[in-house]
Amino acid sequence: MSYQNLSVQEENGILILTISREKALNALNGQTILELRQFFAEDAPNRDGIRSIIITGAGPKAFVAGADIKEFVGLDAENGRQLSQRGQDVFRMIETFPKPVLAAVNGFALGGGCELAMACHLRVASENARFGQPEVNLGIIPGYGGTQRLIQYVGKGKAMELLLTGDMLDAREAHTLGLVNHVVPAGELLDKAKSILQKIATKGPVAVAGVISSVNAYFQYNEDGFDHEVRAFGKTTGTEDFKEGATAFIEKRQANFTGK
Ligand code: CO8
Repeated sequence: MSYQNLSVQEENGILILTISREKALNALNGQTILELRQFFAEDAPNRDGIRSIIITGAGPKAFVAGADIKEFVGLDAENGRQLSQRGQDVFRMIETFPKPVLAAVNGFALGGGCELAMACHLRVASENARFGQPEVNLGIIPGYGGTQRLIQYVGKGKAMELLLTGDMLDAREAHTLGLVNHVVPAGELLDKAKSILQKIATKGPVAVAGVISSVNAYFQYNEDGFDHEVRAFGKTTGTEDFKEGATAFIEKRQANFTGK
């Protein structure tokens, strides 16, 4: 399978999936979301001998800096809802993938990037990683499951603060809060990720799949919460404030929100 925005490498039973849009800080445009779906639905399940997956970002600066804000131009309430649902479906596919998926977070993991990392089963961060859900700065809310999953990792109080302020966490804070499993120097990121996955590869695959599905089952996915997020996201993409927020980002200026 060939991809425009993903590169895939196989190493001792581990697939290393790199989101490769370095100039845009690996932002998830529509094509990348489509390719992630193809990878998790058709490509990875059909490869023999694969025991686990690492997702990382190209370059030294970003894991994924969010959904591609430059594609937000022209979004309205209806297509906002559709795009949110499409992304949520792909991230759910990652979360329920029966083999371990580990996010090796090599820099900014913001918005959809933080949501992608949270959909993975494990997270290892480099010391320069930063995490956040800055959607409120654009006049929208997270749309790829962020309002539901952040609570699961850091608890309601901290999640509420991070979602309302858009503040970023550095790697150490993210570790203290339980959002990431390990923090390592940047040069050791992939080695640490591989060593965790190699250890898991010594366990029974059926047991590994059983742990993943059982841990997911605990949360019993309050589907209403995810549905609610899709509808609320669509509402924000129908506002003037959202157009202003996205335009201000592209024009590199402060947004002026009016509540319309
Ligand atoms: N989308 C598109 N382009 C981006 C993005 C992005 N999310 N982030 C960075 N870029 C681009 C910049 O525009 C810039 O491009 P250019 O050189 O052409 O101007 C290039 O990447 C480098 O970025 P900066 O110059 O801004 O780099 P800095 O080091 O100054 O800043 C930051 C790095 C802090 C990461 C900054 O780029 C930033 O704040 N980025 C935006 C982060 C953000 O707001 N993310 C959330 C986006 S919204 C979202 O993810 C919602 C998910 C749900 C969507 C549901 C349906 C669509």
